[in-house]
Amino acid sequence: PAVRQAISTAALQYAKPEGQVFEYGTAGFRMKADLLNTVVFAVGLLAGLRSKKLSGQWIGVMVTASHNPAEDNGVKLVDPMGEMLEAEWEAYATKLANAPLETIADVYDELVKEIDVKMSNPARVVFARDTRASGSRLVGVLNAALTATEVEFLDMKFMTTPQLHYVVRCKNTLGTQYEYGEPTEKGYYEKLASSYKKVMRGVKVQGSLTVDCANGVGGPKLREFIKYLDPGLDIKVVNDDVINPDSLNSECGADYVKTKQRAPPSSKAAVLDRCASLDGDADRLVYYFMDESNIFRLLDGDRIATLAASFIGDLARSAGISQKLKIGVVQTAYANGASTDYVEKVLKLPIICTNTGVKHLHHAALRFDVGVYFEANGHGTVTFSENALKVIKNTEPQSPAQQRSLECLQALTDLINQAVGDAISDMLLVEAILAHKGWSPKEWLGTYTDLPSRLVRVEVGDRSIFKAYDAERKLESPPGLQTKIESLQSRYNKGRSFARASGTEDAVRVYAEAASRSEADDLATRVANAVR
Ligand code: NG1
Ligand code: ZN
Repeated sequence: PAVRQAISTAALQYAKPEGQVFEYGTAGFRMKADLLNTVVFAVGLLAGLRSKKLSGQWIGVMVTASHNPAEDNGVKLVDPMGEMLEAEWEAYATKLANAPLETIADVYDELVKEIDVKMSNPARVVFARDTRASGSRLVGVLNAALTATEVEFLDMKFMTTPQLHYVVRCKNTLGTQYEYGEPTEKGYYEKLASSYKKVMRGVKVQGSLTVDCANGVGGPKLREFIKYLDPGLDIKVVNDDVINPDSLNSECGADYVKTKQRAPPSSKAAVLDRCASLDGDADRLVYYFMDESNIFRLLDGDRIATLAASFIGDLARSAGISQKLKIGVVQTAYANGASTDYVEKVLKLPIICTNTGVKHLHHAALRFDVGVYFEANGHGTVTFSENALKVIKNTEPQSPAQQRSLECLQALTDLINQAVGDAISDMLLVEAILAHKGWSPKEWLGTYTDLPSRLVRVEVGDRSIFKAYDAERKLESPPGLQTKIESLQSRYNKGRSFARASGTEDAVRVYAEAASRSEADDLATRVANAVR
């Protein structure tokens, strides 16, 4: 009753935007920042309930809109092992976010009954935010919801999304046999730096790496992390302006580079210089360089996945444990067809194709001992099963070479953020692999040739009529559209195209690839017209 009263009182400080229906989507709630107060309040209430339901384990709340424009913001919940919120709870979040403020305390009570939450359990929530100007106001709202419901909480201030996921996992494994690390920013840097050093034993990085930080939270964090690294890795940080709020994700960052298929206009990189871009909350990473003919060359999430899968596969073989580890790759429909071919035919590894959204990929990756998953846009990581960790740890090496490979694998399990895709951790992984292989980005690019592709955003009246199946590669509705797309794509050499409703924007996305640039563009345009 006291809590109920406190919820009602706190809620009345806010005003619900009229005519808005909120939905917890693939990336939590995301929209214009000034519409978010009541949503964040609801998320605060739910975070406490989720923690109580899980007997007081720490739940994370991240305030960010990732690669979206500076005036947007968003909020999402992080489950105890640093994973995305369990799907069933997304509906609870949606319900609470849409409750009228006058009755939100009643809806809260109903949820307590429906979910069967033991209210005497403790509740603990840890949260952080990216550098958006609206973040401090939204964190204030979160604070009000947690205070009203008497939840213990910890404010980590500015963090990258993966750093918060890391902290959540550390908090919940502290003192257990699965202890993940020290639950602080410093602990995160130390873990990455020391495992990177182990992976790099005996090899050296060539040249420098220029990292575009999207003018987001990754900039100051990467600068801080560099202090923990030995001089071995020469990182030049660019686009790390977090003072001017409008510069975030503007003409830079991983999303810009991937969708525009060009370097940020501010880039001063010379031919063959290794470049990378993070997104606004540093969970996505893409690489690129200018080749000898000054042509922009992109190394996206598919490339990182193939590089990681091939390297880990080689290590498993040289460690003599490849029979014991089932390695697999998880992709979405957006993966370039050439990468799919390469994984199947050259690396000879199994592939699972899932729906868009990392939670689907993460889930599928857990079906392998070593699950390499990346979205083409650069969001991904590698998961290791308990069996994999055991095999790597307990195998007796039969030679110094085997020992070296086992040590390297062991260090990789610490270097890779297994909770979630993490641009800083992924970047260290790529740097280490290139150093081990003695490759420049040119050799990396040479592993296979991407099919030219095009991604178009199509505004439609009602995107909810676009219903997909077969891992979103086909449409069952609107009727007839799928047949039309198939007939279009069959006219192009290596043509492949699909359309699906975006989960984060009010639009339909059309993807097309084909043997040549002009065919890919043409196919995309025709399918986009069919969608309109
Ligand atoms: P939507 O808007 O559902 O296409 C986008 C990305 C996803 C994922 C989410 C979450 C593409 C084509 N889609 O989803 O991969 O990253 O945002 O941020 O890149
Ligand atoms: Zn992001």
